[in-house]
Amino acid sequence: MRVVVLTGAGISAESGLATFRGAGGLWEGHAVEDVATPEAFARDPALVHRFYDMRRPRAKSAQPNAVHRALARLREVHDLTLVTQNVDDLHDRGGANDVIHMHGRLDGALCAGCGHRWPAPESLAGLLCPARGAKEARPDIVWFGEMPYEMDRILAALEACDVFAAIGTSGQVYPAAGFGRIAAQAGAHTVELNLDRSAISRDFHEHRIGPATETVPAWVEELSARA
Ligand code: BJW
Repeated sequence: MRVVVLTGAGISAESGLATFRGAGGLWEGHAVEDVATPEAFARDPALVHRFYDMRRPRAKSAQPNAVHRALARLREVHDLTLVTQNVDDLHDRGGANDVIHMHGRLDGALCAGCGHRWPAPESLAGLLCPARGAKEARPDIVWFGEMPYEMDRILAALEACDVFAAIGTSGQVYPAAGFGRIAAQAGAHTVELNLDRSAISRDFHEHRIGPATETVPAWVEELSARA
């Protein structure tokens, strides 16, 4: 069976990492929409670096949970395309390989000048690109107004899948929020696993409400039995 899974901040919440739009989603009074833009970085790079420098060690010390491990097992029985909006590496450390990090990675640095990418040190503030040294380093994160990574591969998988699942995402950020509709229109069975109904619940045939660490392992077991 061809399965596409999209994950969001809700699955890392149970590893202790804050979501973007829940309680505590504001950082120093800023919504993510105020700091995660190229314009914010041009206006105040120190502020934007502080936001990411603070989150990098938190993500590093967080541990994968039952959701990350269950999705790694799913790959062993089905043809899985695992797409995450999350910029932590918990899927990777939870045993999944070939994870599509469509919004980039916290542990990466990017040169806006030449596109060179390299592992991020503890802080990127004031660093120059090691390839050409001409431009300041920025986090390898997809900000609002920028094209997410690997869209061609994601869209091809959505068009061809039998099952699409969105897990722990509020459905407020596009293009990811449109994946359920694309998959359903292409004939897939669509399922949403979330604490609550989201902004895009209507695009799903099936809803499993509850903490992802409970709903996802059970769903993976059911799907694995159908291999
Ligand atoms: C649990 C749980 C538990 C909690 N168990 N569940 C007007 C209309 C439509 C679109 C646009 C528009 N104006 C602009 C746009 C486009 C824009 C956009 O969508 N803006 C919206 C705000 C309207 N999008 C873009 O700019 C994107 N690029 C783009 O569109 O390029 C052009 C293009 C065109 C055509 C095709 C393709 C591309 C880029 C978006 C970049 C997003 N970047 C961010 C920040 C960077 C990362 C970082 O700093 O960490 O990525 S925004 C932020 O939101 C982050 C996340 O990945 C993303 C999604 O958030 P997520 O994961 O859904 O988290 P939350 O907090 O919102 O929700 C958590 C959910 O979990 C909740 O539902 C809880 O219930 C649940 N939950 N605990 C289960 N235990």
